[in-house]
Amino acid sequence: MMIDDFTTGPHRAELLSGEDRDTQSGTGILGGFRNTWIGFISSPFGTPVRIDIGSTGLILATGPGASHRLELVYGKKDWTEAAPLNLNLAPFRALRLRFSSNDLPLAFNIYLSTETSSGPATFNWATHITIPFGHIDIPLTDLRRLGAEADLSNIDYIWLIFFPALFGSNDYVIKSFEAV
Ligand SMILES: [Ca+2]
Repeated sequence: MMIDDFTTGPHRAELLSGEDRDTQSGTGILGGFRNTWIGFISSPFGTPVRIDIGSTGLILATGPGASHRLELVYGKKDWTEAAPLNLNLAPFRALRLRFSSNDLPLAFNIYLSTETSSGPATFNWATHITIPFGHIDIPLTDLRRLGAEADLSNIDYIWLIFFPALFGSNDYVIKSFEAV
């Protein structure tokens, strides 16, 4: 099941500092809204950090030594207003991130939020992405081991965070995000 193939909801930004917070809508996005944030930028040689979504994937490019943090949220709109996915991940084995290209180790965190009888519960998983292309799977069995609150049958929102695992200069292209 495709969550986002990054071919709809176009967005481009170019930053030397500061942040870019945006929300895109598109037919290829589960729930209809993709929230993007880029910040924590440091660019020692004045080269811009660029994001380009909507043509061949999500392209993130930085210059020499430049650091960044990229966040994506599904299940909200305008970053704050809830637009719950009501997503049942129970039939699936994993969440899959497919990369067309990745040139350096990239730190990655994923948070899933669900409703429980005692209120919202969030559970997360973290790894380093070290493949030059291809896919990484986020095994849902690992998330279930986090505890009873990790109910995968009614996910409200999904939050992805990417940042340099080493020293910046990361360039990568995310082709798709899906449940398999
Ligand atoms: Ca690079």
